[in-house]
Order: sequence, then structure tokens, then C-alpha cells
Amino acid sequence: SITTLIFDVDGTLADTEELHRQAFNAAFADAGLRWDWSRTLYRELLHVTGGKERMAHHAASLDLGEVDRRALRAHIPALHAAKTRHYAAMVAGGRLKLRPGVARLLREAHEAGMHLAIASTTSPANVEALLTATLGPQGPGLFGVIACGDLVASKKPAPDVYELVLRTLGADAEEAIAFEDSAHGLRAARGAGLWTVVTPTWWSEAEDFTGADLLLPHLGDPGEPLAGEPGARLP
Ligand code: XBP
Ligand code: MG
Repeated sequence: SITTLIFDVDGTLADTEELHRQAFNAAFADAGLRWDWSRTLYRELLHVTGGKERMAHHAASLDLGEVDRRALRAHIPALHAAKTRHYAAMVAGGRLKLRPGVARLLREAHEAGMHLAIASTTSPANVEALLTATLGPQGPGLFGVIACGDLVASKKPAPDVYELVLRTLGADAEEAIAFEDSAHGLRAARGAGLWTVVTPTWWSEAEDFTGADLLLPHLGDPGEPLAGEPGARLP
């Protein structure tokens, strides 16, 4: 029987990528870098999971000399730390809400005695900020394991972060269901042997979800409106 629900964070619990994008751009501006990631470019860049990896990929695509390229690469950890500060502050300021049905599913699964876990690519600070801002101070405590990208050798689409969750809980893949929003996340969860529900967002809707066990517009009641383009909703 199913004892465990494992959730991706970005895109699945909340439609976070517009705020991530704004946080990247704020960090670039702070550093005096003339990078400004548009929504269209960012949607493509999401194919590279992990913020540090995404910036390195972008830097590699630019026509830079070797010296500039090395200097930029060396600066990525500091840029990413600044991005995380911007993002966590925006989230703590209440800029995000959970996607439809998420709060109810978490509450009802918890009340039924199921194990809840997180398998995310983003930083622990960001996950904590989101769970606290949306579920209150007890939010992070609902989850028995919060596993994040930098804890494992390979980020999604590798299955590592899901395998870490299962190992930590001492659970078998057959006992758990994964919730994802992206093709990379789906591959990670399926790679760990998990039955996987996919709820795409505007950022991921064009991706290939072949292999998903259940594809739903969201986790809410039928007829709840689709989110549409994220920028339209954010203050
Ligand atoms: C989310 C990501 C993350 C965020 C940015 O992937 O790829 O990189 O976009 O977060 P998933 P960081 O939902 O599949 O876990 O900048 O903290 O990496
Ligand atoms: Mg995701």
C-alpha cells in the first residue's frame, strides 16, 4: 500500500519560476552584470536544472574571451548566493501561494498518517521560506525528509534526490508516489522507480511527459482555473 508522498517544490507545490527569474535578474543587476533573462529565454534555460548550473550554461553560450569566461565562472557561487537571498526574501514577503489542491492534499495525507517528503533541486533556504510563508511555522515540520539538490552527486533528471529520500525514510519505491511538474523531474522520479503524477505549469507545458502515470492540470477540484502565464498574476 501507499505510505509516502514525495513532492517536488518548484512548479509543483507553487509556481515559483517567475520569482526565481526575478531573483536571478536582481542578483545580476547587483553585480553590475548586464544580463536580463526574459521569460522566453528563462523558459529555455529551465532545461538546465539548478541555478548555478543554469548560470554556467548561460555563460558558456556567450561570446566571451577565456579570461572573462573564467572570471565569470569563479563568480557564480557568489551570484547564486545573492540570488538565493533575493528569492528567499521575496518568498518570505508573501509573493507566492500554493497551487490548487496542494494544501488540502498535504493536510489530509498528514492526518491519515502518511509520510510526506520533499525532493527538490533548489536550496534548503528556499524550500524553508516557501513552506513557512504558505503553510505557517509548522510547515517544514510536516515533511519527514527535505532533500535538496546540493546533497546529491547529480541533480534531476538523475534519480539521486528521489533515491536519497527513499533511503532516508527506509521506504521502497512501490510504497510511494511522486508529484512533479517537469519532464526532468518526471525522469528523476521514474528513474527511482516511483509512480509519478505530473501537474505542468506554463513553464513546462510544452515538455514531453511520456511515462507519467497520471497527468493532471493541477491537484485541485476539476474546473479550478489554470494558472496561465505567471507574470500576469504576480504583484
Ligand atoms: C527547479 C530548478 C531550480 C530553480 C532555481 O527544478 O531547476 O534550479 O529553478 O533554484 P525542480 P536554485 O523543480 O525540478 O527541482 O537557483 O536554488 O537552483
Ligand atoms: Mg519542478
